[in-house]
Amino acid sequence: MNQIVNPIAIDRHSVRVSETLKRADLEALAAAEIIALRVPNYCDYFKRGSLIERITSNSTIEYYKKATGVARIGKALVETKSSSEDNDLYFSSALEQMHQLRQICGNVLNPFDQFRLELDEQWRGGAQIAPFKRGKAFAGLLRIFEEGGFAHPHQDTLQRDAPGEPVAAELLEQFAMNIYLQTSSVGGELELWDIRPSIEEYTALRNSASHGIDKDKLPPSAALIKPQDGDLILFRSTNLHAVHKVEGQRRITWASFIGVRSPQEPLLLWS
Ligand SMILES: O=C(O)CCC(=O)C(=O)O
Repeated sequence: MNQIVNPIAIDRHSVRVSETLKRADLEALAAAEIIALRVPNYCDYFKRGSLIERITSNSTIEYYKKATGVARIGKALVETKSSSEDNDLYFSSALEQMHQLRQICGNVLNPFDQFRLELDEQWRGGAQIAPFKRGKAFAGLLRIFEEGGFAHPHQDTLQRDAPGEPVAAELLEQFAMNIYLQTSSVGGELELWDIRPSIEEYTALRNSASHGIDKDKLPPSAALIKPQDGDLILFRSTNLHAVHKVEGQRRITWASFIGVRSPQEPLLLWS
């Protein structure tokens, strides 16, 4: 008997490659029909060249507290969880930081602003900077993995990272988006698991001495992506994910989280 092949069969572990950012692909990612979405050359060669020079000479680079060899320009909400002072600073400086990142780009359109516009155009309910209870979020940080930098398998969810934030309870899904301005010649792969632990399961798995989970506690992953210069990649940050050790040269990305509610409601952006 012939095998019946379903023409619209879903491969949950596939990385969909698309020429542009499209609503149907965002919906497929939200519905877990694909594991990730990749738009090659989202930020072109000439734009990348001028941005990298300006970024690496910027003096406001700070290191993440819990990750090894990973720095950022712009603040990360998750890092303000246990300090009200840091949380105050995150909100009081949010708009100024976005302005500063725009200034770093000079007369080149900030690739994150381009992404925000296209996301707003594509998603039925539009997209906006998250209006959190303490004020507008900061969105679109620059993340720099130095040589030797890496990220253990981990999960990012607003519910755990900002437990007092009411809108967290409305989110059905959370994406991570990265625009890769410069990738490392060796390593720096993005590894994705088809595992979405609950807050309790995650706490049980987590290594309290690091920012994530030891890989030997996990089953094999679902996808390993070697990002290319200029790529835009989106995945569900509620799934466990890791970044392999970066070697050769710094790996620089523009990064944000995206909170997903219903298709009729705006997507919410923050970093
Ligand atoms: O840089 C990457 O490829 C992914 C980084 C990451 O862990 C995230 O965006 O949540």
